[in-house]
Amino acid sequence: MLAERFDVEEGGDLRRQAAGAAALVADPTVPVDGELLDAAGDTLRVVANFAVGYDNIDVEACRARGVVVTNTPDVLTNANAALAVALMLAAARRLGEAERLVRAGRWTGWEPGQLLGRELSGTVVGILGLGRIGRRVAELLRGFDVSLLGTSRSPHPDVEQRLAVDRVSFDELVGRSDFVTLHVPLSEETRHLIDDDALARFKPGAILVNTARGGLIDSAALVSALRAGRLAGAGLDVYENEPKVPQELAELENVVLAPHIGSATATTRDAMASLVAENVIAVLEGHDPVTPVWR
Ligand code: 8YV
Repeated sequence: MLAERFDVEEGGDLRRQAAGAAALVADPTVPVDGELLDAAGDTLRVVANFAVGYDNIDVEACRARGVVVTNTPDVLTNANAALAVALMLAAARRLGEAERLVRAGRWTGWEPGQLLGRELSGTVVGILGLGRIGRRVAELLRGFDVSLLGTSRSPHPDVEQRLAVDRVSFDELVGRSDFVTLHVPLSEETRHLIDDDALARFKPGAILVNTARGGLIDSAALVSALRAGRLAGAGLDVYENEPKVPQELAELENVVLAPHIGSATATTRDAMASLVAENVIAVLEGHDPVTPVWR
């Protein structure tokens, strides 16, 4: 879509390529800061992020330069929420461990007490952040017979009622939930939201799932809580310093690890790509962006 209309350059030296560009297409691995914006210069009109999260972008710096910022909401909501549910089940049913056993040829036959996991049914699931993705998690969990708790900045009684979610405080959520799943954006306010202090307030034996951003969790605190048995397990798709994954996590049997694949379905990635292109085209052709973060 972009190449039909504009000169598109991919990869290479970012700062050099940015010079004189009218649009930058970035993803969360690309920090878009004042320096990059200055390298682009005053030709730049839009930064289109290939992601819903835009913690990689200095939005204030864009605003100060009159550069529009866009992201890709909605189109990945279902894919990300589904992966959160998959990680909940994988951690609870010890799928990682089970798969490693089979692949290593160590499975010696059916045993009644082998790899006993936990049911999701009958448990309390805490959804930290009742935005688009958090709400979708609540919908997907309907068939599992769970009780749902959630947090959100402001109340939405209609939504809470429709989803049968009880809106509670952070402390109440972590204290009562058997599963805690993170669906808030990363910001200075939420960085290390899950630290030693928070983990000490979790219900003992809870399972933590993160398909949002690695920076929400203090990894060292998570490792300690898992080692101490304070948490029974974790399902992680995102990490603090991607693509680095702490070795201590990789060594723990009760942790399921995925490589940031929350939106990685063919249909979702196609839809994200189209939305990125539509945003760039709209701005460069003088129209309103489709999904602006700021304009
Ligand atoms: C992206 C994501 O696929 O949307 C986000 O915020 O983290 C993922 O959906 C990934 O960041 C690559 O762009």
